[in-house]
Amino acid sequence: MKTENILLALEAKHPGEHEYLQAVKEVLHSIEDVYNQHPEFEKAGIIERLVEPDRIFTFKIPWVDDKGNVQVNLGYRVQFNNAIGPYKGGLRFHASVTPSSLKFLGFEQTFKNALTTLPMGGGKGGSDFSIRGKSNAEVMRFCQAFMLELWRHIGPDTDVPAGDIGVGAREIGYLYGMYRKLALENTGTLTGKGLDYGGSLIRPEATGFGGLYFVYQMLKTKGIDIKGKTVAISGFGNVAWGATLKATEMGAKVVTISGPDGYVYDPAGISGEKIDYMLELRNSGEDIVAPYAEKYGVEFFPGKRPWQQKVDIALPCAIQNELNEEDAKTLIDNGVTCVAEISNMGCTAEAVDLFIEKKVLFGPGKAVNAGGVATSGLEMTQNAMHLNWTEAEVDEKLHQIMKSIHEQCCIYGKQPDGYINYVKGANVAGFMKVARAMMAQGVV
Ligand code: 2IT
Repeated sequence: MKTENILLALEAKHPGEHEYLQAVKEVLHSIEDVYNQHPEFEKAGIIERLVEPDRIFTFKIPWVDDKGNVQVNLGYRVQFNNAIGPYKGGLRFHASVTPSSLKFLGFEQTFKNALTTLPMGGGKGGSDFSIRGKSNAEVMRFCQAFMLELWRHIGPDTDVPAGDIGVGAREIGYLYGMYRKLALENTGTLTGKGLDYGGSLIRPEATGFGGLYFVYQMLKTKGIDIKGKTVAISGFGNVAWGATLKATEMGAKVVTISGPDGYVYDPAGISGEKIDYMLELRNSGEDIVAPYAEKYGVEFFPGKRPWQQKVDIALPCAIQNELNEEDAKTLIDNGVTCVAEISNMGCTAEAVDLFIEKKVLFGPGKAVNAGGVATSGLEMTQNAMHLNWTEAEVDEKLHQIMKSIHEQCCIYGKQPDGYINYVKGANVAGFMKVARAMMAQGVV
């Protein structure tokens, strides 16, 4: 078995890079059949070339904290694959950032971006810097020091970073300010920018909104209405916020959000000003959700994950591998209808296998959360055209893109019994586009 051999060689070459190997393994298993039907792919070494990033920049980021102490962090940009367009993908500032985690994210991004129908290659970057407990001035100095290295490697048609965990509107502003100064140009090389300097309407909401548009399509294949359904959401950052907003607007009831400290259960539903309060919580920089429980008099479960609640829909919106096999069992025992990853690789491989085995509607991150990067692509288009689209125009395009991603998943993922294996569908559709582009462009 060719793909199995490639995987073994990769494990030997990159021992201990668990997240990266997990992401590669899932894709290779999904594409095995189509790969065997295309001997020209094997001859051209498509998989061997696709699983390794084009290049990784690693740099040191020295900066001075408010007490005058020198701090040193590590920064990275993984330029994974630009066969179908400029490298595109977020920057993550989080203590868990390692080359392995960024390689997994860059690999996933390559397929995700291919699914969006827009011409974007895959990239990812970030730092082990954590914004937790940092002052605004410290965040600014860190962002400037980070960009002092990164700016050389990016550009509007080369590599276009955006936000991810720990990198929101504030950080993008500081990063972009320094980029603009160093590059002596203002062409919108970062996305997720503020509306006053080239940002796009709907970009902050896009990952969550797109996720719910995808969930809507998934439920539709079963004739299920989202109205009145209960939803468990993890996380409380930008992605969880957008997902809560749209789920509530669609008539569903979001009953949980979570943080590193535990989760809150709000049986009345998180709606109205409670959704606005999520932004306040995030901006406090403390990275805890317990204050929500105090403020609204609901139950807080310290150190626990929301998957223990009985819900119809589960939406991981925090970080990779945040839902494991045991959580999957609990959700299935409690009769869950649909699980969709809005975080990247939110579920462990064992959890994914179980959902598919039990024929639960399961949507993988690279399809479900692609609305974020797709709207970044729309921001790039607006910047290149030197104009701004209205909220309705951007939202309509986002809708169409999510519908198209869902269709692609159905084409490649529908099983003889009618069950849609979205993991296989997304992986094969994304792979075929990148593989065809690589084939056409020769061995480079
Ligand atoms: O994981 C992702 O798709 C993102 N963090 C968004 C990337 C982007 O370029 O908007």
